[in-house]
Amino acid sequence: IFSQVTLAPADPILGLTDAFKADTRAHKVNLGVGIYKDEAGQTPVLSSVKKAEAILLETEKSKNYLGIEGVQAYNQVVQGLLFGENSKIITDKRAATAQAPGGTGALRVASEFLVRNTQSTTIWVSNPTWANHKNIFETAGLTVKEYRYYKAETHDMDFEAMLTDLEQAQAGDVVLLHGCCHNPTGIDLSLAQSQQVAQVCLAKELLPLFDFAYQGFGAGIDEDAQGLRAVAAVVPELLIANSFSKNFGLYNERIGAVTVVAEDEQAATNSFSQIKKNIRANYSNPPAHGGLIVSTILSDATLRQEWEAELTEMRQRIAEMRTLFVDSLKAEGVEQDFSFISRQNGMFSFSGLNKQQVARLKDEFAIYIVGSGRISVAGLTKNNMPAVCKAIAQVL
Ligand code: PLP
Ligand code: TYF
Repeated sequence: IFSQVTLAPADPILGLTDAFKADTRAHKVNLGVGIYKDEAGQTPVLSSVKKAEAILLETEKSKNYLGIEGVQAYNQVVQGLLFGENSKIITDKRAATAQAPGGTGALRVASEFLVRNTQSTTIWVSNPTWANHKNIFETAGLTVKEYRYYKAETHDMDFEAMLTDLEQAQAGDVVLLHGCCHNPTGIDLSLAQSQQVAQVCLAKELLPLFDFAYQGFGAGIDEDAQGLRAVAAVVPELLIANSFSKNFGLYNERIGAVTVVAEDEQAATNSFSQIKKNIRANYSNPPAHGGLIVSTILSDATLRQEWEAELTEMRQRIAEMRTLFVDSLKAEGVEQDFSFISRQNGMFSFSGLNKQQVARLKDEFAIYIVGSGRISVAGLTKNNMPAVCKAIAQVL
């Protein structure tokens, strides 16, 4: 049976990490995968997380199974982060949240819920989008269509084209929106543009699905939720898949959540019951550790403050690297205008480097970036910046 199975292609991003690990050149730099690095090039456990883990080590009394929906206190704090404390969606009980294994797990659960329990089987994603989106949605049984989003010539949003393409969507179709820090472009909808998209969804009866993997990496925790909250204020129904891999640095704990917002409490209860049925058939109930860490931090004022400070530090370091990157390229004699890099949000920058240039950076300079030209700015440091900018100047 297995002798007939063919070899799957390597994942475009994780395959690059494998190639990086195998590279023996000491000066190698990995700007491929979206992982935050500090100034020393490390991805340390946050101090707020270490403290929460110390508390859990002392207080945890049992490793008994969680319910299908995970840690209940966690699901409440997630809603507070998404919608804002005391939001009307929460007090009206229109939202229901289940802990999920990472943003990826949340996207998968949301997709299967749509396929099995609704008429919504077509999803519109931005071109470009995170490489794993198509993979997740198609594996779950959704049909993926693309709306234009990015204009290479201007290194900016093509909002008119986005609206034109969404005009082609049919009632019931799903529209995937990145909550903030669009992966891979780093270009986000403005608040006014989010409000316009909300009106399109309302008028055409489209269902927004928010992928919210970088809350706090753009402008701040509440600032980054602006677009989501603006859409949620207008449309009767939406889905959210959020992740704490990046903003709590909990990558390998696999911690995220899927949230359904329905027209009323009854519809939310019914939809949530189907989401739970789907989780039961997938992995029964989520692993506890990540959910306990996040709920411990967010329900303790001191730990929460410490986490917010650590998140701010990560956000500010990336912003600093963006400015330094633009300045260093100029200092290396690059004439092309790269100032757009400092206008982009989050971990990534869509550099405009082409496939040949990306290949040369890897082969000649041991600098790894994704084939699309996406650079993980979060992997740049004051130490590796000069070498990276010299190499880019060379391949240009
Ligand atoms: N969505 C986007 C846009 C991402 O960039 C990522 C991670 O890089 C995820 C979802 C999922 O992250 P995870 O499953 O690690 O929580
Ligand atoms: O860099 C990116 O876009 C992501 C990172 O389980 C990632 O693909 C890596 C592993 C994972 C989820 C996301």
